Amino acid sequence: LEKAFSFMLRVRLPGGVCSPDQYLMMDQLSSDYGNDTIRLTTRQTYQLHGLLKGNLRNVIRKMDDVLMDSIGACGDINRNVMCQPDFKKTHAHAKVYEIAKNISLHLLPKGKAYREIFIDGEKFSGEVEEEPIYGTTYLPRKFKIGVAIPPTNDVDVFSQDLGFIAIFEGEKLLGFNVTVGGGLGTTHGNDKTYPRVADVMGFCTPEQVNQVAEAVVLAQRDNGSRTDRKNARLKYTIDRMGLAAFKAEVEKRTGFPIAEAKPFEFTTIQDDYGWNQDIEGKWYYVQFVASGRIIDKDGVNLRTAFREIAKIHKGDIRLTPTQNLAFCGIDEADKEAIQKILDENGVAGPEKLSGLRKNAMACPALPTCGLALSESERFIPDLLDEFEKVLDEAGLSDDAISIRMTGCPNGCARPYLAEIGLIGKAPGKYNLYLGAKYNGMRLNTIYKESIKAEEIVPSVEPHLKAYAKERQEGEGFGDFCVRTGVVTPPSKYTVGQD
Ligand code: SRM
Ligand code: SF4
Repeated sequence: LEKAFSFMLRVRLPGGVCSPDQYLMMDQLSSDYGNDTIRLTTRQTYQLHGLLKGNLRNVIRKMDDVLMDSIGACGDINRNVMCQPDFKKTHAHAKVYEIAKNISLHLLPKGKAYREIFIDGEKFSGEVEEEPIYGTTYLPRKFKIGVAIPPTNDVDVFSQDLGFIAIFEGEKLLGFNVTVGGGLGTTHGNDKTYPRVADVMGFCTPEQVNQVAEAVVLAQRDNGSRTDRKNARLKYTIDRMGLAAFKAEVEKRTGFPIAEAKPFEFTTIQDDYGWNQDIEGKWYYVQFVASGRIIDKDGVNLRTAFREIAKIHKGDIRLTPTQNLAFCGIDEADKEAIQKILDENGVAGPEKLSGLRKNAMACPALPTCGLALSESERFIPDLLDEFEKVLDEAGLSDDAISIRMTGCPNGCARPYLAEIGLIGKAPGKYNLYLGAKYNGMRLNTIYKESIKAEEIVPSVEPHLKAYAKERQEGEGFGDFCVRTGVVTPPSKYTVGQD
């Protein structure tokens, strides 16, 4: 008798865009084979938990029926390419999404093993295929790419191994600033591991994007550490080689020089919650999904609501980089029916959410993650309730303050870039970090180590109250913590500082 191993499955979904039929398939699979929930990830895709090994092939075949796959969603390879959801705010936004999708296709492994094993049901021959980009040995470590459209840095472009920042002149897409060497994962007690914000390496035109992406991947493939997995991400390669030497490696492979970076500005990371209109006059609706978990619970039937909307929705669905979901391309005539489904299922709109909750993320941690040292997704709702009492008293309920929590230092909810960052140390214990820049351009700094869960809010409360009274015009909470000396980040924690 074979053991009933339980698996997690992640979908490849560049830019988080899918059809209602694809959504309905994920919903069906989660009922038939999963744990009756769908998890939206911090990289704009779906995860199903609780799949039994014997059912994996069925699940993957059914995904294939609606043209979805899991290729490159895990492993030492390019992962799901993130891109700011194309809400058609301008015509140029749509072009950026197409470019992100093309990067994903360009860097996709070309081998047949996935289809042979999971779709066609053939036995894997065991023959190792030579991949055009990955060779036979793939990359030293996972590799992540994000595409951002200023002024929104929802993809946390400076946390990506490779990032592209869209640069426009009016509505014309000129090209992209290229960032390299971001990464967040660390290991408690291992000083050789650290979070790092990416360097801005230069600029490329839209036509050069795939060549640049490939050249950066190849430069990491050939220079990244193959002996120490804890030091194998691109961020460590760049720190070892120096940015100039790494850039030269990239240019050797592109055959053209990387141009000078252009000015850009990020002001926000927050999704456009609620109803908004696109450039063509259609509507899109962005729903907050706590920690990305689509579930019917405590009288809020989010999963039922999304299923019912997907059945009648004529546009597409877009997952955001901060674990939320949007229905896009909605005709004026269909707006009311969608709102009615949300109301009937007790799904609240953004008007009921505090600025903190709108900017909160948590990783799954326990019970599904084998690496978790503490709770995260299951604990953050209570923590937010406690914080909201303090924010209410201080008159900060509507202020955008970012908070992110993970159950271990791997950093899956990008906590090192949150103004209030919490990282699991042991059951019920967390390291508390403060002082990140709200727009994702400065890492936070450790403020208190290994505090008990119940000490978190009292530790931050005095600083929130002081912030309410003493902040300068337009100053974010993270900036306030740095200006008033609550924490002192090393200069290399800020983008552009050595
Ligand atoms: Fe992650 C490993 C969940 C985004 C850094 N991550 C894991 C695993 C697979 C645990 C494991 O290896 O056994 C987690 C599965 C837990 C579960 O129960 O589902 C897991 N990571 C997630 C997700 C689902 C968290 C979420 O709240 O959505 C995210 C899935 C993204 C996706 O769709 O592909 C997720 N992980 C991230 C991010 C954020 C990002 O990519 O934007 C990071 C930090 C950025 C980075 O990579 O530097 C991240 N995950 C890690 C690491 C540490 C990597 C490192 O360089 O040290 C690990 C462990 C590892 O690779 O050894 C890890
Ligand atoms: Fe698991 Fe740690 Fe990632 Fe949370 S941060 S999902 S605990 S690996």
